[in-house]
Amino acid sequence: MSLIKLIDFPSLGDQRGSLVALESDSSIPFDIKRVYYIFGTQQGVARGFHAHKQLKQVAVCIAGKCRITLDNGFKKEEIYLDSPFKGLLIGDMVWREMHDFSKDCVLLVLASEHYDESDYIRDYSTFINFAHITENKI
Ligand code: T46
Repeated sequence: MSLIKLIDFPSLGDQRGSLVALESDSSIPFDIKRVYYIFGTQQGVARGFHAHKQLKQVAVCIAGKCRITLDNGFKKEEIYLDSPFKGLLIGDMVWREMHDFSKDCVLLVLASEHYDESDYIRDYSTFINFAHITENKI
């Protein structure tokens, strides 16, 4: 199964311009508890480099583009996010990295939980161990 799960958001635009509406438990498959956005990322800078134990998120590039790599400890996939009409669902226990931000990139992220640093796994070998232990328990 692919790690890249894209959600299409309908356009509610008209002759005046564009509009996209995102709602908990419909276009976004969880209750939205937090919203943040990343912008003004310096050229050549990459972000992320962590996984979350529980958190689910949807990331939308509402301007510009960036490349996101996802890794579940067994395989890696990447995608360019470049459309305000497409959200990338990032589940729990997925290592994510964000690269190649365009100058104008605004990455909007909708999150299923409030901010909690203890939910982060920021060390790659710890993540790999966790992912492999979890897989072996199933
Ligand atoms: C993720 C990717 C896509 C807060 O205090 N509250 C928040 O809600 C967030 C998101 C961050 N922070 C603090 C924690 C750090 O001191 O802001 C600082 C920068 O966060 P971080 O280095 O984790 O940023 P990214 O861009 O590497 O990762 C972020 C999210 O943290 C993460 O959950 O999945 O974007």
